[in-house]
Amino acid sequence: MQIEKYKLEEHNHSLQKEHQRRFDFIAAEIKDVNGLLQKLIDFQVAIPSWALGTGGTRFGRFGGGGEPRNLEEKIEDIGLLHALNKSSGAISLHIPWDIPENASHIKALAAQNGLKFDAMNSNTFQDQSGQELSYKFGSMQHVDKAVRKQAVAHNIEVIKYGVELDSKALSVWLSDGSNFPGQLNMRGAFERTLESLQEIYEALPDDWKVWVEYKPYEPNFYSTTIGDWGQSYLLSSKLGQKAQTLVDLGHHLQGVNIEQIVSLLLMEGKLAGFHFNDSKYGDDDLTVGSINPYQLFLIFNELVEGMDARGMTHATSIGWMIDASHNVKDPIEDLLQSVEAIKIAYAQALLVDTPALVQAQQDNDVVQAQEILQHAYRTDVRPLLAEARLRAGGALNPLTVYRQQTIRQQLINERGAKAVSTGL
Ligand code: RM4
Ligand code: MN
Ligand code: MN
Repeated sequence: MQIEKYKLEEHNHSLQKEHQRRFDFIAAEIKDVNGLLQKLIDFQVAIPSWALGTGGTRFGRFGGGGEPRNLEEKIEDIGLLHALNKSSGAISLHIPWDIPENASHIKALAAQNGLKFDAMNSNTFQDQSGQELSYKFGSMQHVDKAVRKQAVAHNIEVIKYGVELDSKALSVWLSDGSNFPGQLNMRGAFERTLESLQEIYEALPDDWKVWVEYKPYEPNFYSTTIGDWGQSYLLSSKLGQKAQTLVDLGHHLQGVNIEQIVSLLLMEGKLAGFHFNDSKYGDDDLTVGSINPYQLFLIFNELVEGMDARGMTHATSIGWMIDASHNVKDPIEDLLQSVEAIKIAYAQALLVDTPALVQAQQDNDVVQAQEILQHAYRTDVRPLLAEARLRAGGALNPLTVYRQQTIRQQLINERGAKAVSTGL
C-alpha cells in the first residue's frame, strides 16, 4: 500500500502552528540552521530486509499480522517508512533470505519507492536446504577446504546479485568460532578465514567494498574467529583498501568504549559503517536509542568530529544501517523509532560547540568539556528533525500518521492476519 500525499499534507497542516513555534524557538539558537537541516535531509539510514517481520528468539517467535510475505512487500514497507520519514531511502538485502529473482523488476520497484540498495549481506551461518556441505563447524575457517570453497562461492554469488542492483558493498558476518577450548587452532582458523576472504576480495568489483563485521560470542560461546575490532581490523588491513571494519553496536562485551573504537577506525580510514541497534546485555538487537541514547550521542560526536577532520561527507562516506529485530513491537513502528533515535543523536552531535570543546580540552577543563557535550545532548532537537522531514516532503510526526491512518490494519486486510515465517 501507499500513503496518499494529501493525507500527509492534512496531517502536517494540523500540526503546523505548534511545530512552527517549537522550531522557531530552537532555530534562533543555531548559527546556520539551513545548513544543518540540509545535513539532516541528506542523512539516510538503510533498512535491512529482515527487519520488517517480527523477530524471534531461540525460544520462539510471536509473529504479527500484515507482515511482508516476500521481497516485493518488504520493499513496499520500507517505501512506506521512507514516505513518512524521508530518512529510510535504502534497503540492505540478506542472501539467501531475500534473493532478487528478477533484478530489473526489483530495481524498478525500489526506485518507485525512492529506495537504493545498500550493502549486500551474505549468510554462511546457517545451512540452506539443498546445500552440499554443512557449516556446523564454521564456514571460512573450516578445516575442510571444500567447505571454505562453498562459502567463498556463496559470497561471490552475493556480489553478483548486488552488482545487478547497483549495490556497492558486501557485508560479511561469520558465526565461525568454537564452543569449547581445544576445538580449534585459533591461529589456523584466522589464517584460513583470511585466505577465504582474500578469494572474495579478488572477486570484488573496483568500486566495491567488503565490510568485515565482528562479534564476540553467539552462536559460538568460547571463541569467535572475528571476535572484536582488532581481529576485524587485522583482516581488513591485510586484505587491502577495499576492506573495512563494520561496527554493530550490539557486538561488544559490556562496558566497552565503542566511541573510542569508532574514533580510531575512522582515523585509519577503516570504518565501513554501522549496524545500529541498542542493548542492555549483549547482542539484544533492541530499538536504537531505547536503552542508552547517551552512548549513541557520544558515538555520533566522535563520528561528526572525525569525519569533519577528514573532510568526509557525512551522509555518504560511511554505511548507516539498522540491524535490529525483536519480539514485541510492530516492526514498522519500531523502525520509525530507530531511525528517529539515530537522527536525534546525529543532530545533537552537529550542535556540539567544537571550538569551545577544543579549548576546554586544551585547558584541561574537564568540567567545561562535560558541560559542552551535555548541553548538546540535552537539547531537544526533535523540531529540527520534524522541519527537515517537512522540507523533504515527509510527515511532521510519522508515528502519528502511521497510527491515525491505521496502516497496520490495512496491511492485515491486504496480506492476512496470520504471521509469516522470516529468516530469523
Ligand atoms: C548477526 C549479525 C549480522 C546479521 C545477523 C542476522 O548477529 O549482526 O549482521 O546479519 O545477525
Ligand atoms: Mn549486525
Ligand atoms: Mn547481531
